[in-house]
Amino acid sequence: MKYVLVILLFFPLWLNAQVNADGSIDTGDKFANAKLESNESPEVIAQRLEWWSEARFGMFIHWGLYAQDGCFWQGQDGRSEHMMRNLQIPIAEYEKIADVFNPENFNADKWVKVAKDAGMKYMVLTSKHHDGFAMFNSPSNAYNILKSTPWKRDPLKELTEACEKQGLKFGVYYSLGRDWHDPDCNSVKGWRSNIWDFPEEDQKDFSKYFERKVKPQITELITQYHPAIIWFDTPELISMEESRELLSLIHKLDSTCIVNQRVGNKLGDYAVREQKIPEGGEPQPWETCMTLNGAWGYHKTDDNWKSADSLVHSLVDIASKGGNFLLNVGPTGKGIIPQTSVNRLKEVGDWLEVNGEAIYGTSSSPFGKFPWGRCTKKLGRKNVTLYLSVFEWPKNGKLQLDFPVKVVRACLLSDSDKDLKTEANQSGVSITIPIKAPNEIATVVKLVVEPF
Ligand code: JFZ
Repeated sequence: MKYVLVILLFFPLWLNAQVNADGSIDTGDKFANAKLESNESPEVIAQRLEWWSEARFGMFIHWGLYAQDGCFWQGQDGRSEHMMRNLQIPIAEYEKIADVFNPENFNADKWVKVAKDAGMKYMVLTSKHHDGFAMFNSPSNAYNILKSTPWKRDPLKELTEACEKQGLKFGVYYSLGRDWHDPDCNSVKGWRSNIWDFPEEDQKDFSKYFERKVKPQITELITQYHPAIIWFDTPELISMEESRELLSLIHKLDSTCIVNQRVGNKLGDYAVREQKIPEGGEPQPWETCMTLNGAWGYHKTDDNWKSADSLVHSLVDIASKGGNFLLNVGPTGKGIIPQTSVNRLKEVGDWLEVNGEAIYGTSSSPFGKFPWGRCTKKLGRKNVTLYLSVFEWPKNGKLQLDFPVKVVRACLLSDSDKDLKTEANQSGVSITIPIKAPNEIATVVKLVVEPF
């Protein structure tokens, strides 16, 4: 009975993550919850992260061959961007998708504009996912979008230029310890490697794959596109030595390039939380990445879209805990970001247009959660500004902050010319607010207070 319950409990996770014997989830990152231990000083890292920490909100893009028929292959549902492994598609068959991959509607300026209109400040694109296919010009490896597709264009180059033009930072995702196209890329017990084409797991040598593919491609990515971030995924079996070597290779080419924790072995500049927001945030710089619907890559029958409400609340919640929000879209095989994604993102953008001051450049709340919402703060030269994002609008026309602050000024971000009345009381301060919520999703009360 107990056994059955345990299986049921973990079944939803089965699709994308394997359960270890001790009940923990195998995410390909055995140090996923560890404190990072870079040998650079926190000051050096903070400096590298300066723009990123202010940006708060970015777009993740999962785009690759799996998108061609919306994660379906020969009529079978491949379930996600893991389609190749989920359906055990032989390399020779999977490569045939490249022969027809022709995203004629791709328009880099349009993609970047979708991100910009959502209020996003950076973008991270899958340059190579687990299937091993490079979505960029890779002279070191012919399995790439320029050499192997009829399209013959370089989306990384075009997106880099479009981001530059429209003022966004551009970063790349790179699947580090999973590559189903390389015969030497192994994983714990073969759970995550290509054992249908290359069954001899014992004979695989990660270091060969690392030398042959990873190092040349990372060098190409930096020298050709100068990405602001390299977002590694699934470190798997990478050794401490290799993680270090990779970092020093990156920093030698560009010391400003930000690297996330999945470079492996407790290294990297910031922690990553996937699909969830940590209760109390993190003591170190961190980012939550999240899908808009179910899968990361475009899945044609996946209609499980998150509401604009929940997206805004997640963004505010994350900012109130000092984190970043990397929100994913999965463009189609034709190169189009699904319209529902565009619509949802626009709603978030409209909210940020009015309330962005409560998010960009802010830091975590000194208070934690409130029953009515969340708080972010900004330190001024003379005063402190608190941004109270109210999700549950009080019905009595009063917002109570149970903290003894001396108010300099209060207003709504959506109506900043008009002062709100405030009154100090025993437990803190009471702010007189309109009876009806000015914004159903979240209304921000800006409270300028004396330093406390
Ligand atoms: C990985 C990929 O397998 C997935 O396709 C996607 O690219 C995502 C961003 O990253 O999947 C993971 C990695 C880590 C966890 C779960 C899935 N985790 O930490 O729970």
